[in-house]
Amino acid sequence: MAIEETLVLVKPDGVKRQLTGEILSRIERKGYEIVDIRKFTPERELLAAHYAEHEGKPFYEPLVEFMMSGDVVAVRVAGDRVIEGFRSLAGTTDPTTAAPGTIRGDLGRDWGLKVQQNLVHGSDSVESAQRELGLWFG
Ligand code: IDP
Repeated sequence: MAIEETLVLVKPDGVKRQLTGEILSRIERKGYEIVDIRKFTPERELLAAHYAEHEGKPFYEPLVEFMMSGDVVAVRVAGDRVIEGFRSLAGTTDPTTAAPGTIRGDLGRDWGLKVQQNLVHGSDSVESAQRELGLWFG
C-alpha cells in the first residue's frame, strides 16, 4: 500500500459554522494523519489556479467569490489511500443529497441554490493532490 497525501479544504461555510473541529475529528477518527494546516483567506490568483478545470462553467465565478468570502482551513492529510478515503468521508458534491454519514450529508444542505457551499474540498487523484498541495502549501 502506498501512503498518499491529499489536500483537504474546510471551505468558508465550514469555518464560519465552526465545523472545522468536527471535520478534522472525522479525518483523525478515520485514522488519517494531519501533517500540516493553515488558515487564511485565499486570493483570486490561488483559486483560479486551484479551480482552473472549472473556468468557463456557470458556477465558476460564484464559486471563486464564495471561496474568497472568508477564511479557509487548508489541511495536508496523509494515509493509505487517503485520496479516495477522504472523498468517501466527504460525500458527493451536492450536500442536500450526499449520503447520511458523510461530512456533506450530515452537516451540509442547500442554503438557497448554493451547491458550492458544501463544506469541504478533497483532491480527486494523485496528480491533483500533488498540484493542489503545491498551490496551497508551496
Ligand atoms: P467535488 O468538490 O465534489 O469534487 P467538483 O465537480 O470538482 O466537485 O466541483 C468543485 C466545486 O464546485 C464543488 O465542490 C462545488 O463547491 C462547486 N460546484 C460544482 N458543481 C456546482 C454547481 O452545479 N453549482 C454550484 N457549484 C458547484
